[in-house]
Amino acid sequence: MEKMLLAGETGVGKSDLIRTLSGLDFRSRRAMAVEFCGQFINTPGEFLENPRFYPALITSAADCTILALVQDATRKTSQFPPMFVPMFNRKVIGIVTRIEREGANRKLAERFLRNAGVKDIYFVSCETGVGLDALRELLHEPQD
Ligand SMILES: Nc1nc2c(ncn2[C@@H]2O[C@H](COP(=O)(O)OP(=O)(O)O)[C@@H](O)[C@H]2O)c(=O)[nH]1
Ligand SMILES: [Mg+2]
Repeated sequence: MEKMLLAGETGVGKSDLIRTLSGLDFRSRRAMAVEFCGQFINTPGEFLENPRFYPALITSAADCTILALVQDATRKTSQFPPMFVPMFNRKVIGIVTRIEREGANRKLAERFLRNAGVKDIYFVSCETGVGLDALRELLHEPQD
């Protein structure tokens, strides 16, 4: 079974994605802890927001088959540094959330993820459900 680790700033929609994709009643306790829920590994926003925690993120990623970098389409900034992806010896995808919101800027979100080195990007909304089927398929495909 594929295991997906989600990394992204606080409030971008990681917990919501886990709840929606797993169908489980996942509630993050907002502690500075890595949390496991079925196929998913949730990481605290702080792991990304403070470079001091990058090693923790790299260690956590060792347990997953897919690392998902989550970017909110309504944000004007991103904490993903340039060439972030090569730090991880894993399949890395980008997930852009909140695309149904007014003021969502997919192009900008995509640029942030591309700068970080992401190739495959999924555009989704947990609110409307759009784009989630592609992620569900990915979670069922064996990765090599
Ligand atoms: N409109 C909209 N709201 C979303 C979407 N995804 C997440 N949210 C909301 O954004 C807020 C923060 O999401 P959460 O999953 O707690 O973020 P986390 O800190 O990354 O785990 C919650 O109120 C979610 O309901 C989305 O695609 N569209
Ligand atoms: Mg959360």
